[in-house]
Amino acid sequence: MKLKSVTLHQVSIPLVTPFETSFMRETEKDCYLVEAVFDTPKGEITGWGESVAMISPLYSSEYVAAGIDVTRRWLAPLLFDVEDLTAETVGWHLRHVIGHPMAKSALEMAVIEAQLKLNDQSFKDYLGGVVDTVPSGVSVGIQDSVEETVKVIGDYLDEGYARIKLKIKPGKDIAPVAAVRKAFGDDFGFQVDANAAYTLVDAAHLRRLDEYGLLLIEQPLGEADIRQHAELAKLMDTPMCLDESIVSAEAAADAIMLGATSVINIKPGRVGGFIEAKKIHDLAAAHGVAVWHGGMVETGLGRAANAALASLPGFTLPGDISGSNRFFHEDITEEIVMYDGKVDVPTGVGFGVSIDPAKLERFRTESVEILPGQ
Ligand code: OSB
Ligand code: MG
Repeated sequence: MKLKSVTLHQVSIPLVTPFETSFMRETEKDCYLVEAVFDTPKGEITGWGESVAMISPLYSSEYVAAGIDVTRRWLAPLLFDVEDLTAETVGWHLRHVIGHPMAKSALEMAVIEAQLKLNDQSFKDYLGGVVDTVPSGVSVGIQDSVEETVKVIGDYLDEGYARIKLKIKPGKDIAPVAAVRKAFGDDFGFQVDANAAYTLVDAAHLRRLDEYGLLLIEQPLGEADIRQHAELAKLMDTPMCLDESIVSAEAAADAIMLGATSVINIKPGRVGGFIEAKKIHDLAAAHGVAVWHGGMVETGLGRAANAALASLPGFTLPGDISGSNRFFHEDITEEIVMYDGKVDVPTGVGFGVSIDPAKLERFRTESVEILPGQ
């Protein structure tokens, strides 16, 4: 395949309710989609990708405007120069650009989708997925009060979600967790995510979470604190799970060997793409480490691709792959539907969903077209 043009569409999609983490409160999903056109033996084919970078650099160093800039100045030009571009070689062609895994992943997604269309293949079949549905967990934002937390989680349990993940931060941790266990008992999968809001000196405080039978605690400490997570893991009974710290397969190998993570949250965008993500899945499986699929409030496009990756056999815990209606009144693709605590793994060609042109028009705030030799 030969890359002919790349258009980046920035979109802003209203959220059904504000989503609050330890680092920010979002009311819209702001991201950009990649539309890449290729010349192929079957004629012109368009592939789509989605960047999981957020509007501000608070979850990672990446952010929407930086992703658009690095793609326009550096990443797309490198791919324009390749005569025979394949999904498997995108990472190699981009290897000299340091960092920007989310921008690289978005571009790689578009190449993957075009290649799948060229080969008439679903993403699940390409990856070697082994199940038709994946269990659907929900990520619950920090609420204004303990009562509100209990109510919101009760509603998601009534909807049938397979597991609950609650965002926590200092001052909004033990009390909401205790109240949720008191209200709904010990019989459902429950985990917490701190998004790096603590330091190792909080160890004694975090240990109080041990009495609530949580599946895991996700990323209590900073992105660079792999060794400190290993120290904290020794002090807590709750299984340690890294998210932000796992930026590559190498980082995953280090974290496993140091005992910093007994479960891994895999997010393709955070590690530079789906191909690197699959490597981490394979590496973790070889070490007997369970993985689950993280979420970044993706539109239906990213959500469909995530469900395909989560159909690999090492994904033994429910992921953050909720229905589209968890976040959006209206998705930009076909809705991803949660039923009986699971979502279908798409079986259509490519990612199995398509961007609705009318909705793209409505949600789009800006488009940047990138052509060879600009
Ligand atoms: O830490 O998992 C996280 C959303 C944005 C940034 C970071 C995270 C999250 C989520 C949302 O928890 C998960 C989802 O998409 O359902
Ligand atoms: Mg997380």
